[in-house]
Amino acid sequence: MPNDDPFTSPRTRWWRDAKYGMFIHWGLYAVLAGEWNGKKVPGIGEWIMDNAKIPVSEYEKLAAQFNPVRFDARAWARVAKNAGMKYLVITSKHHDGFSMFDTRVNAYNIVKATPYRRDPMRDLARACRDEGIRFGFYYSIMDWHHPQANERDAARYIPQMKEQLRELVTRYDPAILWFDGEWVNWWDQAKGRDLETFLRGLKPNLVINNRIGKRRTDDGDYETPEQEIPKAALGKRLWETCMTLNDTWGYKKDDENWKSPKDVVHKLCDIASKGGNFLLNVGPTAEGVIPAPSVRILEEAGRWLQANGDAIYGTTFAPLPQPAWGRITRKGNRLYLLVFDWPAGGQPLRLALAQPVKSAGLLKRRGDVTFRPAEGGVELLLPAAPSNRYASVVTVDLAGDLAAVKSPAELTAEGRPIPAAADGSITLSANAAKLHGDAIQLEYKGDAGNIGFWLKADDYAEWFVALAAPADYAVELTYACEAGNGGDFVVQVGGEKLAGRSKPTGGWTTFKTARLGTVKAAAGKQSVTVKPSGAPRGGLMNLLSVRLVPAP
Ligand code: FHN
Repeated sequence: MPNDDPFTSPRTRWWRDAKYGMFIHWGLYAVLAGEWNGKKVPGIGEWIMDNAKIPVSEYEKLAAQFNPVRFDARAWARVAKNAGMKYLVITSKHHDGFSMFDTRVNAYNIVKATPYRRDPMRDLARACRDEGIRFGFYYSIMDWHHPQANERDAARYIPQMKEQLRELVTRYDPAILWFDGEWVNWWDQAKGRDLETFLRGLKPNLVINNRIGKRRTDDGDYETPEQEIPKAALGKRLWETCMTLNDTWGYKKDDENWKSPKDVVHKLCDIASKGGNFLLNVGPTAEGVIPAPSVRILEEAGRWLQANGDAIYGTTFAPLPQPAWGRITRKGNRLYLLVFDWPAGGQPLRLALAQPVKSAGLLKRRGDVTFRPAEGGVELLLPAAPSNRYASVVTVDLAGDLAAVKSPAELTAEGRPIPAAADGSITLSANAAKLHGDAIQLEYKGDAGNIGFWLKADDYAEWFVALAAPADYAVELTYACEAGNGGDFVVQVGGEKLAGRSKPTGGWTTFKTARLGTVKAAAGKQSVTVKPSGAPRGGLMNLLSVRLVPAP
């Protein structure tokens, strides 16, 4: 785990501001391009060795066919730059164990085993540096080729893996290390901690993802939701959604299911509005060419970013409810309204806001924006036509200090109550809880993170509420529970207790809402706790939220 807080550390500042990077999956699997023995192989392209059950001895022969004579490092760096991407992460070694760099650890690499005989990573690192793009490596802990990458021989494999990582850090000077394949049963959090210490000893300002460990919230610098976007900001934890542009990471010649430029822009806006980064993938061909559709889509989305990047780069989430018309990012006391659905017929755009507005305008086109107070916020009167077909940006400068609006997690940490919604209900979310105990922790399987690893009877979750008057509240829990796990627990609201039992919901990520019963809550500030009534069977539950709903 890092020895600083990645959420605020100067070490991660560039990464937090960058918001958008290019992921590249490139390796021997591109030679097969999704086919084996004349048949299409289902699944993601870089998993073809496993999906088609190709023996190592057969798969190794692909190296002799891998000769990316059309590889052009500068062209690749320019695709990233024109896309508006600020960093690039490329596979140095994927699960197939083939090293795409000049390693001395073994001969199963692009320089020694292919007719290409060059090191493309050296060229790409230099080209990225010249284009002002931060360069990073993906590295898979799991290795289907190495004879010692297994539970019995891991003690002999891991030193060789560390030596390769030392080569990568000392010879290519990456800004990021993106680990993967950490799910193997012979890798654990302690090994991840040891590796992280080793790497930070080589380069203290490395930015490292959570898959160096076991994807726990104290592994590495940030969370890595994959092919999904959390529904809300993940509390005080950095995160980056990685996604394919079509349906595969490694090249498959028949995968034409491309995302549209509009979809890419909207995903980027959605992610940035929740304080996350977007790592978007391209899968180059065996000749070393990024597929033309990828380039076209990224260039088109890049043109939106060139015009509206102020609303993305260097922003973070705004502690405001997510609007139906688009998304909102924040930089200091300026809000950027990313309007997907421009109001028609001169209708005002409503913004729920407690702070007073100083001024408002259009980011990239002259045109008046006026505003007036409205119930719960302001109404903005906009020009008849939007300024961009994907997302039009309206700026709102606040007179008050939005930064003063505490997040739910900050309120709980200070022992302050979570405010009620307009309907009187109070949502106590997982990422706003104060967690007591050494096993219980926040993890990101749910939309905005859930409380998990609830393994001990003494571990419990706590929030604070302040009720204006005594009232009856229905208590609802939204949780997930794997078969064979669960147990009894008690929800306590002030002095009132409700017993409950967590039951299997279909899996650790299948969240369901259960109404526990009703409590007579007293007025004033009081804590709300969820405590096991005894030792849980395995895990008690993955708790997403507790809701207090005024009983009719
Ligand atoms: O198994 C890999 C997969 O091939 C790909 O590299 C993705 C990208 O993050 N990660 C793993 C699946 O979670």
